[in-house]
Amino acid sequence: MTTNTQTSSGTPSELAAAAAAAIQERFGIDGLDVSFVLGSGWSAAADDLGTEIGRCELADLPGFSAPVVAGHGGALRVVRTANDKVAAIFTGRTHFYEGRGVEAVVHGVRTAAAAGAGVLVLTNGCGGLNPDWSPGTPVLISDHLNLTGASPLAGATFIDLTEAYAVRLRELARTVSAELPEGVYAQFRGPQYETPAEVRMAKVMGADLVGMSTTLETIAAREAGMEVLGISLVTNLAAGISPTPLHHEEVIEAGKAAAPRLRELLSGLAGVL
Ligand code: 8IG
Repeated sequence: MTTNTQTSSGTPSELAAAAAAAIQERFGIDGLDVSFVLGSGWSAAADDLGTEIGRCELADLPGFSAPVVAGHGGALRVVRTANDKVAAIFTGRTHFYEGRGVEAVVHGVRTAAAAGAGVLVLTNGCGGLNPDWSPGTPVLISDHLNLTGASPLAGATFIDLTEAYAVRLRELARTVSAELPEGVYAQFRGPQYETPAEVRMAKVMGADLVGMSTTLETIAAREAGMEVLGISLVTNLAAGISPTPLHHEEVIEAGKAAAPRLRELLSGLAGVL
């Protein structure tokens, strides 16, 4: 009988434990301290987070499959930060709209938690509702609206989300970049972008940012007891706020243009987390 790690079975937490064990063995580390997930536009920041210990394809680890979105890598890098922490960097994520189920969406977060990471930095590219935030602006996530109708939690798992995004970590982020604004992130299922009416709805509900990731991962992270820092890169003004239609290409372009700022921000963070 052969073992195929990509078809490993088990409960979500067994699969996360298996992936965590594989990471520890493969990279010769005792565990992780911090985990970064790099979303649309953020991949260039991966190079400045620390001294590389090793890297592999995510698809080679138990429970992961290759991400499908252009502009997203699908690798795990493990580095030692300037602050002497062992950090995992996921250069891509599984999105809820891919239809692989919510367990697949949060598997990376649960793997990092199983490997001991107590801090999770979730980044994403998103649409902005505040016209003052031009494309290329990074924004700290202060709270979220999970509009997916889904949850990574099963059964009577009543997790408190009063401070889903840690105030402590936002304050640390502002020691790196003092002027970072903050806002509420709404996750839509996607993959289509919103209609202008949906963007107006999100605004009435209190959203400042609209995207297709992050909230389900935050919920899983809070269940696992991790502190979460969320940072959105506004890559486009949301539909109807922007006078022009949305294209995935503009999203990638905004990410490229913002790359130096994002590198500086994340490498600064890696030094203080
Ligand atoms: I990048 O405008 C990016 N991702 N839902 N809306 C949603 N997701 C996004 C957007 C956007 N831009």
